[in-house]
Amino acid sequence: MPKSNAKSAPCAAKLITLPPLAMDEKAISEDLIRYYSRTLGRELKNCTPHYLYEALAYTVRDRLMERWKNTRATYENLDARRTCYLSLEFLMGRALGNAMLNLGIDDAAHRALYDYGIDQEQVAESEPDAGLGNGGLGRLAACFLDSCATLQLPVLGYGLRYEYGMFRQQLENGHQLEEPDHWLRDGHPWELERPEFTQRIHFGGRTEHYTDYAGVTRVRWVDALDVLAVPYDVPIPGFENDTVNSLRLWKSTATDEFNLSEFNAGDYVEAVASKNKAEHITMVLYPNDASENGKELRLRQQYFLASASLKDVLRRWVLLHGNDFSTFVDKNCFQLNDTHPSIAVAELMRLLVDEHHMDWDGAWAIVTKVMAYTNHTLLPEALERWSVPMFAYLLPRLLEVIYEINARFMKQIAQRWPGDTARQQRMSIIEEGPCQMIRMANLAIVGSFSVNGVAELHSKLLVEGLFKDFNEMWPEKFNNKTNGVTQRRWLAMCNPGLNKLITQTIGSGWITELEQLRKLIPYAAKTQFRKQWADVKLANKQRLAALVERECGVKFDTSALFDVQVKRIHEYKRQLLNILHVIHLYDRIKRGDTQNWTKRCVLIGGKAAPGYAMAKSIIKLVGNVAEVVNNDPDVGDLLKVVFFPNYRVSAMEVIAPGSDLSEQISTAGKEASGTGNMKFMMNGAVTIGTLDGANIEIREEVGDDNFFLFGLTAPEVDALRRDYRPWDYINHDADFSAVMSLLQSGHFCQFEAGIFDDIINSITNPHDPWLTAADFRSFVDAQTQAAAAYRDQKRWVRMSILNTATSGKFSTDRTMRDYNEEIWKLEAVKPAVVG
Ligand code: 26Q
Repeated sequence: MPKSNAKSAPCAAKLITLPPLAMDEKAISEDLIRYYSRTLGRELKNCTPHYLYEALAYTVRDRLMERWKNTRATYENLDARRTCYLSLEFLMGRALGNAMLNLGIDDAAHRALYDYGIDQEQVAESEPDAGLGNGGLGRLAACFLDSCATLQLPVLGYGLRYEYGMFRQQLENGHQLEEPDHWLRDGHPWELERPEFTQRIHFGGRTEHYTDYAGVTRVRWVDALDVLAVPYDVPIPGFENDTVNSLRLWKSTATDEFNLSEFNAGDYVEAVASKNKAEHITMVLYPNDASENGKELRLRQQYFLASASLKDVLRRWVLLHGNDFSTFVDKNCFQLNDTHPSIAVAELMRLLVDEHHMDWDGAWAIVTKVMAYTNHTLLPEALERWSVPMFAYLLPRLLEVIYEINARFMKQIAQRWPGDTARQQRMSIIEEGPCQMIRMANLAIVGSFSVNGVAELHSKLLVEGLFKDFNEMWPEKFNNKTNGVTQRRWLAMCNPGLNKLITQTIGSGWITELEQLRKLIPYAAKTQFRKQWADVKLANKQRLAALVERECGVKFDTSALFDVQVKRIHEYKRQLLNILHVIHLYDRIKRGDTQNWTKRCVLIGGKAAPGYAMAKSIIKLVGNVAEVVNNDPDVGDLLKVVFFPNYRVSAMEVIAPGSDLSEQISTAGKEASGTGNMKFMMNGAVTIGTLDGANIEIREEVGDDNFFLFGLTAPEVDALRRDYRPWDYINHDADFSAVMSLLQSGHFCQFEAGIFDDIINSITNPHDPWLTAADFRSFVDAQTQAAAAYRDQKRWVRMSILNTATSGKFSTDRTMRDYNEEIWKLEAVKPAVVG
């Protein structure tokens, strides 16, 4: 490799072993000050939270470093079987608080800062979120890594080091504006550049057939433009167990070679500028959470990740085993986070056949024993497809490999179902039509030994619907792995009040065995405990109310029901249904129908994909309704509404603990799982939801009495679509008619006539795929029940406790055990003792 070798060339040195760093308050306090004043060169008398954050980050990082090296060395020495988790997204959020919690130094650090008169929260808030993901799928990958490190499983994350993460959402007159998120600008203390492991990735060019010295016909990829992939490692600490796993993120850079034709023609500047394209690959995260089809740069990103990661694995393999791949499947597994990295199926074939000279069948036997694919969507329009012409030009050799995989696969189908050409067409990796397309889900299924959905309903619907043909062919491949979230971040860290109360009551075992929360069940009947629980919730609501006031300028009354929906803005998630209910409450207040009223503060937040016009209109509608409601003197404290800007991981860490009611109201059969639902449940919010995704399993765990159910079921949704008449629901329901009249009268867009016409049309359209009108009545009724339950505080607090107490299933520790027992089959590894 060029240049970078200079950094990795070994030099002779005496073997030095360092004593382990102390973890007590004194040691942390001393290191903090040393970094602050000597390394960063700052003055103590006028200290800024940013540099304090940096100093504390280095202090904590030092304590991760020995454990990190030990973990790596232990895995190497044992030649442990590993899983590589390939994902275009890792939505990590902040690292500092999590690292301190998992190292067990959070109290010591807190005291150290306190003694200097420094506010820890302010310091923590200086850390920018690592927003390298859109939403659920990206955050799931981050929770998985935390749980794998805690379970001491040798799992390595592979992703991209985007220069710009998820955009910052600003609101201008209620409209979403996207601002670039240059999260690396002030440096990133948690990463370690590893230039010695740089890889070369090919794009473009053409293929050439040749005969090797042994007379075997082989293929090589020539005239390609190469891009370098430089790895940056991020430490992933387990909980108080000395394991520190790695997340390896690739950054693209240009090679030092120039386009010779341009260069020789004297066009030096052009030649240098053309290197730009290479640097662009990892510049920005695509901000769509449903596939934006066809973008060349996106395909470049996908191939860049897959190729760099596989080459990295093979580099290590060859170092240890030479060209002997006979035990490769015993030592390696690759989990594909959706189809985004599924080009890895073809790339591993190419590497084994073209570069390691294996025969096709031998290579295919390996690929189909190491690849496993997770699906995250039921929406057919979100399945990834790439145009063959673009593929041919960008990845010519990969296209040939895919054609070969498909030809052999089609033969298998023809043998099994002779003459069934319709089935062949449905299952083919290549979709015929005016422009041939590559179906990435089909490639992933054909190339994997395991295919899983992310909640029971989702996995069932997959094998009955989208993947029916494949399930008939290979039923043994299909399985379910219900999602989870890590309780370290989503309860222990983000909710210190509840952490303390739970630990006082049942001990701290729940931090690594969440099912232990069941020990709280009997306490739901105890008055004293309910009082303590309510006090913690109140303090968390005060913290949330302060954040809302800062961000939105609206005062939330903490005695009101905090009713919250935060997630990406999507029609299927039905933020619109939520706001229709808000308009209904407003209408009731205006009509004077406020007997037995429950005060309510409604918070809605989330980002819309920049090109998703309807999602952006929904944001605007929430803002406009909020403006009218919050400024109407008739309404007062009875109802408040806000659109919370720039929803992100660190915002959820304040929102979930302070919420009473969790809105999980997608059209049944559309939300694969949901994971926000689990974070709310863990923090003692009660769910109002449809029978969709993991809501079904949440309700099973907490019991029907502690969940507000409404809406059509998935089969009812399918049946109703055939003859859906939204006007019937509106006309036969006075409440609904009143809501629609308010909307249509322009009440919420007095000076912006007609801006909500699209939204009104979507509700009243018989082809509305999300059947919003059909669920209005049952949603409003369920909300009325929730409001009544909240007025009975004894009942409500009981429900809240039982939600937390029965959330044990939704730990990613359980999810990772399930993946490991049924797919990965890794052995837990305890690293050698630090010291
Ligand atoms: C694809 C191609 C081009 C550009 C973008 C994309 C793209 C990016 C992200 C497509 C989809 C996503 C993200 C999907 C996602 O977050 N799905 C959610 O995954 C969660 C974890 O399993 C589930 O809980 C949610 O139900 C599901 O919606």
